[in-house]
Amino acid sequence: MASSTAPDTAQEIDLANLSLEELWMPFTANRAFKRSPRLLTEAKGMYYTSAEGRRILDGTAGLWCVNAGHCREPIARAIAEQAARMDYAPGFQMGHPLQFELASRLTELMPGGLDHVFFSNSGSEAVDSALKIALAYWQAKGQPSRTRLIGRLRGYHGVGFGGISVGGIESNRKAFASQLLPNVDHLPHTHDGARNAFSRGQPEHGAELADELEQLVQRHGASTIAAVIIEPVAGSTGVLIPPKGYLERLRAICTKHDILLIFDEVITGFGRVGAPFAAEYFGIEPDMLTMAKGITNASVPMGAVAVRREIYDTVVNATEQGIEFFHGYTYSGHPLACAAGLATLGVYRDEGLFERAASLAPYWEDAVHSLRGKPHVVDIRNLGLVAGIELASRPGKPGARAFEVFTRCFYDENVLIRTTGDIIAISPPLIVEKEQIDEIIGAIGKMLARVD
Ligand code: PXG
Repeated sequence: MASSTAPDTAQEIDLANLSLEELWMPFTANRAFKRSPRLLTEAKGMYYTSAEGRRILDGTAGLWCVNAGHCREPIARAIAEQAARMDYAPGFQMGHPLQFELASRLTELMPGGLDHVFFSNSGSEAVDSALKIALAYWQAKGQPSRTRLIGRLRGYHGVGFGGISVGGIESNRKAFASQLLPNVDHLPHTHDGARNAFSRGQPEHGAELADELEQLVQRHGASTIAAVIIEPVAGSTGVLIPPKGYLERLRAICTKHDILLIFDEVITGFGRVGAPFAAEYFGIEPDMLTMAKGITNASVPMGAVAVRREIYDTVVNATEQGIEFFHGYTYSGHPLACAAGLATLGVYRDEGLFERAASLAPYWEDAVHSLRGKPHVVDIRNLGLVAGIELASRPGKPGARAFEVFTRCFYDENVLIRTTGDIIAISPPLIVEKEQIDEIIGAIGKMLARVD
């Protein structure tokens, strides 16, 4: 039990005596971290402050989520004001204006036809909600045999049982393999280093990989397939950009067979690719779109699913009276998240950050591709303000080389990057300046030369 002198605020915590043991950290090598912790204590704009007082340039927008930069005043103010005005309101059979306002503001940013929004608190919950909506839709539409869900290898859709089932990351699945969702298939991933290495933007080769969906339709029958879910650009598994023509083909096959196409835009949404959403960037209209992260600039957890009116109408009108969809979270549309979301959309709009990402993209592309020819680099991929730099692995030690670049960038260069396996992923806040892009790339280049 906490003693009466225990600290209640960040300012009161005595870092020298902070106990690290009790916390079980997510997706972290707990033992190694606790032996040599990397703690961040403050953030502003493009920079974190580390516990030792170093200023760290944020090359990853936190975890691909702080798109407008850290601790933006309008967002912080909106959260504080809302916390004082109304902290919480029940979301089941009750409502509050902010959530309706945010839903309509979001639909203005959505690609055509996505005009209804369901709120969750994270990307994982957004994905599980979308998969449930797909099943509910087909039931309501009188085609209950459409239950099969199709994901893609190297896809990341969060960590719910639904998300890891449609996801295609072996390490996230294997401990739970005995209890994953049944009737799930995976398309092949689109990464083709042999044909597409060092492509700038969309690679040339691989549109035909979408035809695998036709094979699955042949095998199972379209009348058994509910939905296909993909990230338009795969983020977590190393920034895999869709080949030219691939998304168009996937959309055409889904349309032909009446299969719902879900774009998971948790990373690609809110300006990351130089447009409000990747759907708009690529000119493809999905039937549902999941989002999170940049929706509140990561200031308060929130996720959402946007769906076509026909999906909403079908589910809602199928029930004569009473609750139509038995799903929702205590914190769906939480007032603080909605206040943060509205303020965040205001910052994106007022500062033209999506356009800014688009206009910086050519500079970013040249900068990241300047690393071609540096030691260990086997591929570089980019789009908008995101890039993946793939390194050759050390024999028998996958991930070790990139992780060393990450720790050295943090300690020696005061730059935060992110790695997945031996791929360095960078995705700065959209407020990044050209000099800061140079600094991030310079740090990576220097450390690549230093690691063996
Ligand atoms: N879908 C996609 C496409 C994601 O990238 C999620 C769902 C799950 O969101 P939540 O909010 O439940 O974590 C994600 C999350 C990384 C990294 O560095 C990526 C994510 C989260 C944390 C780290 O690769 N993506």
